Amino acid sequence: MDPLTPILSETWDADRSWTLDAYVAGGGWKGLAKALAQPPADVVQVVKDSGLRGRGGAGFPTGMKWGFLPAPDGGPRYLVVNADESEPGTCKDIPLMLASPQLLIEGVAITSYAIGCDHAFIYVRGEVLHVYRRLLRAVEEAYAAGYLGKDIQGSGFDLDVTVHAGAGAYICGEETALLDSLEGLRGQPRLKPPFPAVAGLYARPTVVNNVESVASVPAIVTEGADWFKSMGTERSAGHGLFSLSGHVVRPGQYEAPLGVTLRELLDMAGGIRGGNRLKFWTPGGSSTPLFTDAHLDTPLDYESVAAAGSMLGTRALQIFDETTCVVRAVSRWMDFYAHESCGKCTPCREGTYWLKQILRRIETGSGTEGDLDVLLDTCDNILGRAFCALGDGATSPVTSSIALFREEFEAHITGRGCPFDPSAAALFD
Ligand code: L3W
Repeated sequence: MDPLTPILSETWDADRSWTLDAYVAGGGWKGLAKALAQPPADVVQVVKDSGLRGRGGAGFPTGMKWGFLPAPDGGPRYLVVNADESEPGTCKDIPLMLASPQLLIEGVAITSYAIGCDHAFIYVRGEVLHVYRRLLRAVEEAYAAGYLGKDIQGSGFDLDVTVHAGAGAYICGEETALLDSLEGLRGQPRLKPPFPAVAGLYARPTVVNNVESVASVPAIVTEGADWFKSMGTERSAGHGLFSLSGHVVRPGQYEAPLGVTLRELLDMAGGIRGGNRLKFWTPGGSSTPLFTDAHLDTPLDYESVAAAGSMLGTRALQIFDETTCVVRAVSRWMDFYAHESCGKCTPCREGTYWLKQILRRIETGSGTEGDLDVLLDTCDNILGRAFCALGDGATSPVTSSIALFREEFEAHITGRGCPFDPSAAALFD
C-alpha cells in the first residue's frame, strides 16, 4: 500500500503553483467560504474535533490552544504564524511556503476568523529572503482578489496580514522570543505563564501556531473532522510532512499519515545510499533523542515515539549510515546550539559552550578519560534548568548518542582520534 497522503503538498508540482490563479484552479480558497458561512465558534469546534496537534514540534492540540483565548474585551487579539523554521534537519515549512503560500494565507484567514482576530502576522526566518519575497507577493495577490482586507467576500470580516522577516536567530522559533522580536526587542524568551494565549503580542491575547498547523486548517474545514481523524492514530490524528534528509537515495518531503514508519518512508525514498546500513537517525530534528535501526518499525506518532524514548518533534528525519562518525555529527550539532544560545540563562549559555569544547576535543583525539562523565554531568545541569526548551533540546543528541554508542566515544578517547577519519583533527588546525 502506498502510504502517501498528498494534501498539503498536493499541488506543489503544478505549473507556477505559488500563484493565486494556480491555487484557485486547484480548488483553493473554498475552505474560507465554508468557514465564513458558519459562526466562528463552530470553526474552532471542528478543529478541536479533528484532533489536529501543533506541527511545530510540541504537538499541543491546536483547537484547545485557540480555545484558551479569553472572552473578547473589545481590544485586539492576534494570530502569529511561526515561520522561523531553523532546527537542524527541519525543512518542511520553507518548501510549503515556497510552493503553496496561498494555502498558508487561507489558513491564516480561517484561523483569524475563528479566533476573532483582524490583524495576523507571519514571522519568517530572516535568512530565507526568497520565501519572504514570495509571501509578500502572495499576500498582495490575496488582497487584490478580496481574500484579505475589508469585508472579505462580502462577509463583514476584516483581516490585515503583515509578513515580517526576522534577523536569523534560532531562538526566535521559541514563541515568546519570537513575540519579543516582532515587537522590535532583542529576541529572548519570556517567562511562561502567562502563555501567549493570555498575554502575547503587545501583551494582548495571541495564538502562535506553526506554518504547517495553520496550513492544515483549510482542508479540515472543507472535509470535516472525521475525514482528518480517518488518518493517523487515535491520539495523533491526520497527516503531516516527513522530511527525509541525509544518507537516503531520494531525500525530500514525504506527506503521510502520522503513524507511518521509517521503514515505509525509506521504501519510498529509495533506501539508504549505496545499499549501506542505517546507523542512527533523528525522528524530529536534532533536539530529539537519536534512534537506530532498532526503531525502523516504530510508528511515527507522538505516543509511540515517546514510548520508545524520543519525540516526534517536527518529523525531521535526518538519516545517517554506517560510515558516519556519531561523535562528529553530535559535535556539529553542538556547534550550532552553542552559536545560537541566546545567552539569557546560564545553564544553556555556559553549558552548550562547554559541551562544544569537550566534544571537539574528543573528536580531535585530545579527549580524556573523564570526559564522558563531564558531558553527561553538564547535560544534567542544563536539562530542566534552562529558561526555555532550547537548552533541554541541546542535551538530547549528547545523552542519547552516549547511551547508544558509548564504545565509539571511548574509541575516540583511547585511540586518540576518530577511527572513521584519522585526519579529523586537521579540520581544526
Ligand atoms: C495556554 C497553557 N497555552 C502550553 C501552548 C504554548 C505553546 C504550545 C506548546 O516548544 C518544542 C520544543 C522544541 N495555556 C499552555 C499553553 N501552551 N500550555 O502550547 O508549548 P510547549 O511549552 O510544550 O512547547 P514549545 O515551547 O512551543 C516546542 C521542539 O518543539 N522542537 C522544535 C523544533 C523546531 C523549531 C523550528 O525550527 N522553528 O521549532 C523539536 O522537537 O525542542 O520542545 O504554544 O504556549 N496552559
